[in-house]
Amino acid sequence: SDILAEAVKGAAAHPRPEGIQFAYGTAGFRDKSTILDPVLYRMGLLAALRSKAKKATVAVMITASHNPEPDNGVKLVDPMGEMLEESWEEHATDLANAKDEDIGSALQRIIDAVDIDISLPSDVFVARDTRPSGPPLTQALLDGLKVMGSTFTDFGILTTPQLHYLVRCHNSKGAYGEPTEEGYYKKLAQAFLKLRKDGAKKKYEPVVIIDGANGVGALKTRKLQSHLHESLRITVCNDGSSGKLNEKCGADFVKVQQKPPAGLEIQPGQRCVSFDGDADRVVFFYVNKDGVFNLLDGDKISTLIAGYLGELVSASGLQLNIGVVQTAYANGSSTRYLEDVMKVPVSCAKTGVKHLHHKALEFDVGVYFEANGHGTVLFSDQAEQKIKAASQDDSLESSKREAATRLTLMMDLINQTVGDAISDFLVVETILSTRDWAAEDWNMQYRDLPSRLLKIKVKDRTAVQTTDAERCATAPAGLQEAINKLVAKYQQGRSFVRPSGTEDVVRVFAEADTQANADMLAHEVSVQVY
Ligand code: 16G
Ligand code: ZN
Repeated sequence: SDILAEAVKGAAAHPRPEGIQFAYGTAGFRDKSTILDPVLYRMGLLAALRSKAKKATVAVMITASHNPEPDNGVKLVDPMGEMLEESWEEHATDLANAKDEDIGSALQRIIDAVDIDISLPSDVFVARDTRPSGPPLTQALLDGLKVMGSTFTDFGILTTPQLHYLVRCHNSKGAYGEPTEEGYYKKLAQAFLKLRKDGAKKKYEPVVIIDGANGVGALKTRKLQSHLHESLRITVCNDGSSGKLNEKCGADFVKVQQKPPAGLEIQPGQRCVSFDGDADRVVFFYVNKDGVFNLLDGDKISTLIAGYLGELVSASGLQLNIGVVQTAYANGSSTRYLEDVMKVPVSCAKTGVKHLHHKALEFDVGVYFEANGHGTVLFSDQAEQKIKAASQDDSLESSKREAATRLTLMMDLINQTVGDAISDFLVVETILSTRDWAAEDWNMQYRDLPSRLLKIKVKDRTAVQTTDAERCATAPAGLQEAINKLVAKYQQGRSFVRPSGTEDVVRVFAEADTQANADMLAHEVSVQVY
């Protein structure tokens, strides 16, 4: 058709270099920004098709999250703010690798495979993080949308979760909130302020320092601040005014290095928060009076949230099951604490948000977090209806109604589309304030086991294959047996290996009773992988 011919013609301005293979991985396409122009053009074409196929607005986010500033990336977002349906990842890879002159036939293959009516309209929301490569890559994307005759809205710089929120609001006709950036701040701030109980606090102090990773999270937190009316005193550091994006700062740096980011002046006990480069991950930390760094990662966050939501559900008298979803990277202490002390069912999913998200849908209230700080809570439609009904049921005891009302506010505060650093941060602040806890009280819920993460360059990382949510290696032959033997030597030992989905390496994880033992176990296992 005409459109396909136009798409081929348009590729002349976005030629595909020879010899590079792109793959739509766990986080979309990610690479050096200098080679991504043809990928962005092609993702413009694909986003238009996706919108036609779903008969709804879809979104495209341009970001490389926690990766270095010269990198960039692109991922598609489905109409309700979910990640792109898995079956389309292949279409994305196929199109990204199509030679310029083959774009028409690549598009035709997708149109046939999915049975898309190409004459339908399409509409796409677009946003990017603060990377300097963002604007030209956006142009390439818009070129792709234009040749497809698609309408679009370019929101400029947003956090990834803000874009997920916007597309969901738009497609659910306002039922999820107002589809504007201001609407996002208003929704969160209103819920946060209503959940805030004033009154004397002994331990909780409404004062935090935020490490914005020199990225979009810092800018957007500043915008949120005025909506919070002094209820929380936030100092935003690493706001991009001097430092480089993700350089010696941000959630990934803090989690991997197990130390505070550059650019912060911290008093003992002071609660600090680190966002990543596109503000979909968050970790907390503090330094105690002896100068020891303490990290409160995704596992601590999910334990805190599941505990509080569990209490509210009990207090409301509603019959709703709560579960937590983790990955193999979750600290063993957190899993034990959830199962043995809190009596909350825990399931383990493969690494990558889509896998956790999927499993969390199995519960009425599903809390999912990766240890790295990406996570959120999902409420089933049925749970949502029950909670709302209870909050308005005058025949209920007032304590039950009040608990249900707090649950409705928590649902508003939580960005259910995807992990959201700003939203998760406000959720944690709400719970700490309600419990009158300092960071140290939160940290005392359970003590993390020491762990070590190594990455190993190998000839072919696909030689390592896993099963049981990545906890058991099925190839190469003999590897798992060797790991089992090593693990057995250590108190509270646990170790697994998996091929990375984002880098050409194999990752080795180990935990044990002491840091020295965790280090040794990780080292011994990595020797088996070479
Ligand atoms: C991606 C995933 C993240 C995961 C990481 C693992 C999304 C949106 N992001 O960044 O959740 O922790 O990959 O990377 O799913 P790895 O496979 O290199 O260890
Ligand atoms: Zn991110």
